[in-house]
Amino acid sequence: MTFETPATRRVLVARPRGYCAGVDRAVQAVEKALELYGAPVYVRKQIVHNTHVVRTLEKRGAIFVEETEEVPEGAIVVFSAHGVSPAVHREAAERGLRTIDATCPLVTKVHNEARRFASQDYDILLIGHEGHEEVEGTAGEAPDHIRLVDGLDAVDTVEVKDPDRLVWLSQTTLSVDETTETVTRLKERFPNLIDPPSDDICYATQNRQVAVKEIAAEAQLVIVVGSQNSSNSKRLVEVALDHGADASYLVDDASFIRDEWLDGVTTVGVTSGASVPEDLVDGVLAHLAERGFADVEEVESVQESVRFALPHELRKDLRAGV
Ligand code: 0CG
Ligand code: SF4
Repeated sequence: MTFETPATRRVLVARPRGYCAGVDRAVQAVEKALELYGAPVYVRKQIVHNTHVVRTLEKRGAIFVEETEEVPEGAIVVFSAHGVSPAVHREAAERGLRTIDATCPLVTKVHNEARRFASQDYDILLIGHEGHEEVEGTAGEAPDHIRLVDGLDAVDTVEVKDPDRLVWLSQTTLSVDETTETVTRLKERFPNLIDPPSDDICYATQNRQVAVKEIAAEAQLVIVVGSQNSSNSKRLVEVALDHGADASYLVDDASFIRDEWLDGVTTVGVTSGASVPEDLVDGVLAHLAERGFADVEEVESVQESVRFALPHELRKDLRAGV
């Protein structure tokens, strides 16, 4: 392997990166539930799409299940940050489960928009990835009104009831640029398509994309820390490649980094998805430092200060000192 001279090797770390307010709240919800009620606490689906977060919570006594039917009657179940459909709430109620809803408030906002437009008899073009939990939850709010648009190819084939009563909504964790392109194409086909009242792609997704663009312009390689099923993390790799990086990889942690990726590279960019704990980024920086990339500069593109209160079910019990 050929490394450049040490003086020329540097790392640019994007900021903002890592935990968003919705992930922080969801992870804390499971931690607080374990403290308050004791193990086990059941969690429907991965609380956030990160292998390390899930493993850490499992060690503390969380049990992750795919569906509420796997949860014993009367037990506590936390719903993940990605949200659930009304049908899941109903199933949980029927089984007498005690639920803690850790759906991110910004996902709930999209659910509310879906319900409102459906009640006004709009058809809703939901831009998002088929099979993603958030899309399943949002679509479940108004299954008869929502049509999924998964990528540009779907623009030409999606069918609607009335092209003059049509709105688009989206998953919160998409590529901003790709979504803009999809909407432009949709409007060519449906000129009366209306926009959502506010952005559905959330602040954290947008900011992490702005930040990675800045470092990708100067880095040959961009390492994105995140899990393979994390939509917002995967988008960061695509955005980095579109904005100047010669190569970009998504890694769960430093152990996935291959030495040959660093061949001939002088500037490495590092960022992480919204579901990624900072210690994993620290691990990547330590790994790079061992290979001569010790000069680390943080590049701040946007300041973030968003915080969300814990789910109300927990706040009530925390106040009561249960
Ligand atoms: O980016 P997605 O929606 O796949 O989720 P992840 O858990 O990685 O991060 C944000 C949330 C919730
Ligand atoms: Fe909420 Fe956005 Fe974070 Fe998803 S990525 S949990 S929508 S803040």
